[in-house]
Amino acid sequence: MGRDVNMLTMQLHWDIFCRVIDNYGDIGVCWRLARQLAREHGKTVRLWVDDLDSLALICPECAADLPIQRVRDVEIRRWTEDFIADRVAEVVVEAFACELPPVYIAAMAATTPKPCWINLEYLTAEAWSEGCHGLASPHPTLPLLKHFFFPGFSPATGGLLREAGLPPPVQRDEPQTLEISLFCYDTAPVGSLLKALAASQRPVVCHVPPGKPLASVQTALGGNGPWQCGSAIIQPIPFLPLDDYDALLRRCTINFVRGEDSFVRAQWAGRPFVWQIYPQDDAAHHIKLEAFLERYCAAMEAEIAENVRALFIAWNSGHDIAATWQAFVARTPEISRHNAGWAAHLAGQADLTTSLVNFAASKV
Ligand code: TRH
Repeated sequence: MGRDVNMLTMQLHWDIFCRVIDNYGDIGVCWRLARQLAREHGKTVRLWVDDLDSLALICPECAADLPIQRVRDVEIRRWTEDFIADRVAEVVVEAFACELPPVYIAAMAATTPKPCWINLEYLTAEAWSEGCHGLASPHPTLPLLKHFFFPGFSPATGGLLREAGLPPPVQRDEPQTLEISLFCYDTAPVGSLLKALAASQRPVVCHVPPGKPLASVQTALGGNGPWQCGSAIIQPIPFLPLDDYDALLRRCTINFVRGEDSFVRAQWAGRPFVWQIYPQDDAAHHIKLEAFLERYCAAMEAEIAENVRALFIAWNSGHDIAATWQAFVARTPEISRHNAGWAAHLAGQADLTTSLVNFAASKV
């Protein structure tokens, strides 16, 4: 018993559960969290994933056909329907309300002392998340508490994923060639972007990853590319390993990003970025977009803020971006400077993984 209490205090063992709903954000976030817990906090981490193909895409060291494997000090386990709860961790992270296996919940309830059960929520800049961060909800029938952990943009939230030693954005002279990365959903007005790029005065290279971005470009231009449109080269690229994708974001002049994880990475990269938020049926994403713009643009020069806001809204509403794009490109040096300050401001907060470790420790 004494040994159990010690183990709990150390909270050495972490189980992270991830169900891939669609796209790559769920696994992107969970993989970053898992490897950072192992590398920077010395935790023994098992990452349970129901779709190893998605993980193998962002992390090619992972073999999609292995039920158990060790990559970067993380034990990766395929999460199947016939789940067997061989042991319960001291900290259990349920990513994005993915619903733990009932046998695992039963095993948690039968364990003494109880593990710290955390639901890791989706990122939002909305103020209500600050009030909900850290709240606990009792299980309806079992002696268990589930805590809600909200990533976010203020110290009242759990912060953002940021590895130790991540370099601040590099300030550099504007390269003549406009290098762009295009990661978006199929609802983005990609055709209007391509028209604007074709009309660019500067040479353009636009990198297009497979999936929805490439499909949108193919719809607009026909064929399989690469395409030459005026002075713009539209270049299909393979889906990159996570760290290579991060490096691409640091290199490009402008990044189109989407969802949650690439959106956060674009902010650490510090280059001008255009965010497409994950669309929701009830249009709740427009409120979330507005909440982010409110924070991000607060210290921005008014005219640039107006332009950034207009471009983000057009990109997210499927409207023609021609009017706002040229102005945005013209102001990339100022936007880069603003973004460096924004990244420094965000880096002043504890990173999500450290917050999570401290939060779990405070619940012992
Ligand atoms: O893929 P996404 O649209 O994921 C979304 C969001 O997370 C959304 O909130 C969630 O509800 C939905 O999934 C289910 O966008 P996101 O979040 O940027 O995730 C993409 C991941 O893929 C990110 O970790 C970066 C990674 N990636 C690479 O590793 N290589 C690449 O070449 C590209 C384009 C992305």
